[in-house]
Amino acid sequence: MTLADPLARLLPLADIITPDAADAPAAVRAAISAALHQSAALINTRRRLVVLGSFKTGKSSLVNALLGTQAAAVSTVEPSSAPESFRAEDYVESGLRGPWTIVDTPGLFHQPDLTQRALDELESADLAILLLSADTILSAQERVVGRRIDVTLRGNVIVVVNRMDMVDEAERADVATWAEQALRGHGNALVGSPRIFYTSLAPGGTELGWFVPWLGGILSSGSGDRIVAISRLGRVGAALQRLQSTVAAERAALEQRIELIRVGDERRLDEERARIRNDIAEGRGRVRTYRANLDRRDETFVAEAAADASAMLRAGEMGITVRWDSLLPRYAEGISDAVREAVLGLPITPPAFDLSGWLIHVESLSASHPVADVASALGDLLGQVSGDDSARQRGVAAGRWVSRAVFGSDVEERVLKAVEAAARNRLAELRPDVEEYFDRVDALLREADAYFTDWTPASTERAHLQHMLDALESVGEWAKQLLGEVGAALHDIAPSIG
Ligand SMILES: Nc1nc2c(ncn2[C@@H]2O[C@H](COP(=O)(O)OP(=O)(O)OP(=O)(O)O)[C@@H](O)[C@H]2O)c(=O)[nH]1
Ligand SMILES: [Mg+2]
Repeated sequence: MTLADPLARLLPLADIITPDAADAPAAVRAAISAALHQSAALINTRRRLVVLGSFKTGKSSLVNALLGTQAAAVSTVEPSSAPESFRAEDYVESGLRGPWTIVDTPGLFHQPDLTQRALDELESADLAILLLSADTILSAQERVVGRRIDVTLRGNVIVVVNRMDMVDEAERADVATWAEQALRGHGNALVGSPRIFYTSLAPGGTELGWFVPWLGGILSSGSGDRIVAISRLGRVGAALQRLQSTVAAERAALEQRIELIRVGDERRLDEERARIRNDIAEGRGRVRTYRANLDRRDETFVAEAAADASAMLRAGEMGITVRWDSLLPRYAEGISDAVREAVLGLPITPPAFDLSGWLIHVESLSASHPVADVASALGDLLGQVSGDDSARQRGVAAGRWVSRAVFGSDVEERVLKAVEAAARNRLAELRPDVEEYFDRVDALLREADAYFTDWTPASTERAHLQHMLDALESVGEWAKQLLGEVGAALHDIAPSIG
């Protein structure tokens, strides 16, 4: 053992950063506080030796023997009514050195509240002395308490079988055999396992043997430090184990709640996903139908172009220019509008069918009215002859009539046919762009469908529970790490115990 002061080894443990437990359940926060409280106790400079035992076994008498003076009240009848502490250094005759506080406790199993007050002292004890009476058989209650002291203090317990004077000389060996048998497994490598002393504290006939020098020696040596470290680390370890089981229980409960919500969510989600995907499928269907009927839309466009030209003709314009630059954008807008309407309410924003780049390349079609040539020619002629403008007008009218008569054809219809043919050409040129546009819209809808296949919206309650679960996990991790440190420290201090 090369550790100069085992407690120094523990100092960093008390400083280990507390996990962020604000979001952990209350039971976990309480368990963390308890573990931290025990960790903080690691560095207490005072050390506590607690004397415990059944009623009138001679505890106060033993305390006095350790202090070297009658400090504690000893009485045949009056029970010690409260734990009483004595600082070893306050008594010059004390057999103990160092910052040890000796705690005299009320007798166990006499009065329940006093029994509890005595046992409460275990919570801050570094070492216990369990007093038994040589003239009374070790009771079941004493065995239970003995076991509890041993576990709580990691074997830091020394047994004193007092009142040996009450036992016949011939039976003393039997008492020792019996005690050793009954207390097998108690104690540890530092104090002995079990460490039993046989004493007599009768007034005027005190027989303590080596007890006081032995105890004074062990507590002021390096072993004293290690003894203190072991019980304190044991308590930190126990608190951490309690924390771990609290975390495990809370985790299980949380996971169950999350699962319940998840199942409920999953049903709602499935419905929601199915609804959205159904809407997308319907939207796709509408877009596909529109696309399949593009020819009909094209015919409308052709008719619009013809109507436009027709209006120009009826206005008496001699030369007509098909206004592609307004007709085609309207065609494109019609497609964009139809797509937008088809996917209305769906979680996608369709692109507009944009022809601005394309239009620049469209040549405008100029259709010359064949009648115009004849009419204007005749009008010009008559006008020139008469030098009269009204004559020219009449010439134009006559020319029209002549033209109709002479050519015998519906000129307007021919013009419109030419416009329609030009419109169809335009649409044929435009078709690849239109198809590409529809491909793009369809790809977008397919992407949306894929996205909503395993889409999960964040449920706030679930997120909150998940957050708690994360907090629990970090607390559990903290406890595990600290417990590892505690185990390592125990191993350093006393390999057989750690
Ligand atoms: N014969 C005999 N009497 C003892 C011995 N030890 C203590 N006594 C006496 O037993 C009585 C009780 O002793 P205490 O030391 O007060 O016992 P205690 O365990 O502190 O008693 P409580 O605190 O009330 O439980 C006193 O009269 C003591 O003098 C012993 O070894 N032999
Ligand atoms: Mg007493």
